[in-house]
Amino acid sequence: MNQNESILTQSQIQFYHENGYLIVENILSNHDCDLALKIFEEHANNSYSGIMNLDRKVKEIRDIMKHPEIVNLLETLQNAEVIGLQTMFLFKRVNSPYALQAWNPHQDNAYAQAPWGAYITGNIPFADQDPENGGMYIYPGSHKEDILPNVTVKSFHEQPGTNPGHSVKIPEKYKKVDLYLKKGSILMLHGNVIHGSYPNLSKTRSRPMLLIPYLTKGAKFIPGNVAQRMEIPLR
Ligand SMILES: O=C(O)CCC(=O)C(=O)O
Ligand SMILES: [Fe+2]
Repeated sequence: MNQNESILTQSQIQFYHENGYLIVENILSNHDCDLALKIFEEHANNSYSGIMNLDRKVKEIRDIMKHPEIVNLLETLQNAEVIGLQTMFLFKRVNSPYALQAWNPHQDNAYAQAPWGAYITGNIPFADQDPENGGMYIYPGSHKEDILPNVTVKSFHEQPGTNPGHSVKIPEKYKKVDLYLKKGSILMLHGNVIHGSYPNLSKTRSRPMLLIPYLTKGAKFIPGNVAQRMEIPLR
């Protein structure tokens, strides 16, 4: 495929702009997902809390951030050159203190506060996810809002048992949609689209997921004390 040729169809691009999200399947193979999960497990603590910015230490994780197909679809959606900002990994592991961690409905860009449209997150599940094992829900179309008033809560170093996510009041016109994501797919989320997630109530199915915020190159953003976002070139 020509480097400048998009892997997305016109209708996928249109879907993203109308709804503020897009799911693309088969980005990583099962094998790649298993290898990456193993790396995160090697860096996990006893309670399997999230892991921030392992891409800065481990090449294999940085390589996922820079995956050519992901860069291709990001640059198609943003219609510009894109950089990486950070990585976050969440285990939502069964029998761990974080299994029940459900994220309040929030807009990711409430944290980085980039200009509207510049911030986009790629979420890659390393196991199939659905509402039962702590999957995500979304409010399609809500990305058209600015950053809404929100209740600021501690997100990353939160205590198990509390719910992270700068909770927003959802305008009534938006309707919740539960997401069903396959292992190795990518969920692209517009920075202003409202989304959250369920607690993992399954007894056997952990919900590992890598979250990668990206940004249109040159756009302003807040680095953040905990997140330590920085411009990471993707080429
Ligand atoms: O863990 C989840 O399912 C959602 C996490 C999330 O939305 C975030 O970290 O911004
Ligand atoms: Fe989020």
